[in-house]
Amino acid sequence: MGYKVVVVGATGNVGREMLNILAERQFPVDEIAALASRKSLGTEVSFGDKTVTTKDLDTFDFAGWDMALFAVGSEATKVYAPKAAAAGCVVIDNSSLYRYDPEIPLIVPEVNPQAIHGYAKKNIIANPNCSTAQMVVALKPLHDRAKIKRVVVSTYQSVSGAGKEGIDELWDQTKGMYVPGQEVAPKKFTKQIAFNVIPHIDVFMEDGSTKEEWKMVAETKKIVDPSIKVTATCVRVPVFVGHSEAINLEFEDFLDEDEARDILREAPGVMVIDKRENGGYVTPAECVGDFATFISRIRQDSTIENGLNLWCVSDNLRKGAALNAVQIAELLGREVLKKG
Ligand code: 11C
Repeated sequence: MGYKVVVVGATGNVGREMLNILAERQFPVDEIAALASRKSLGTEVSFGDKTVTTKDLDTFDFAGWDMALFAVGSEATKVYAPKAAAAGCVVIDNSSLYRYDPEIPLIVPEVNPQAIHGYAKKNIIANPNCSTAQMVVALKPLHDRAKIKRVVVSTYQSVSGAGKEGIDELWDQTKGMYVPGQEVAPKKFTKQIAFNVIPHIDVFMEDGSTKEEWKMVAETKKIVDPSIKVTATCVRVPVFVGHSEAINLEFEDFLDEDEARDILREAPGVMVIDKRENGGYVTPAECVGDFATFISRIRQDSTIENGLNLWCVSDNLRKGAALNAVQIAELLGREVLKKG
């Protein structure tokens, strides 16, 4: 016996990946419903080797369904997630709406699986921001060994983090650069993204940081340890899929780079590719479609007492969104619903 699973926002980049990953990982699905807003109604989406026709989110009855993976913005989530939860369907939400609610668990299964038992208060589980998810997978095993005091992270985030409009803008603007008269002005992004980088993701906060940077701070504390200090600079780069991060860590105890490499090699969800030679590291183009978080360039930071640097790359639509949501569904099945 398997689960009755709903994917909400099934025609978007993340919703489609959720369907792909449920099928790829052979999640025990008895019945699947793919929901979309009215404007995408009737669109066909793939689920393994089957095709599923999308149904109307607005009129869907969640009663009798086990879990719903939400991949719509916060506004739609605010309307439909409470309906699903009240109908007894556990919501796994990819938006930022519920992440900071103390009564809702925010989970990366490799890091804080024990938090799953908190789901019952509201029947909702939150999925973190993509840039946080990949970073905490790398941080947790190192924190367990040497206690991280401070993280300084700079991100290099792909345009798919900004959805289909972000992908289209990079594509059209890049082509337009070579065709006089067909230049494409910035719309989704605040400045030209083709052949450029933009140090601004999400809205500005009062202290001069951006919401994306704030999310990395707040979510790392909630998922790993509230005592960890995090400072982030989040940058959009002209890459279609795959977020990269340069991470500097300061520990309570000394951690040798070789030991850190060994710890990360054994860590769940992590793949270490770290040869000190040309090409001996991972770039975002190589991680697309993969489940792992890749770690390269592990090295001592000798400018502080107990410091390490590393490079962290992952597919932001997978570990950063759809894969993590499916892993939460697996955890929920294994630890709580126990049907599969
Ligand atoms: C980006 N990280 O790359 C964002 C996308 O809070 O789930 C995901 C935003 C979020 O633009």
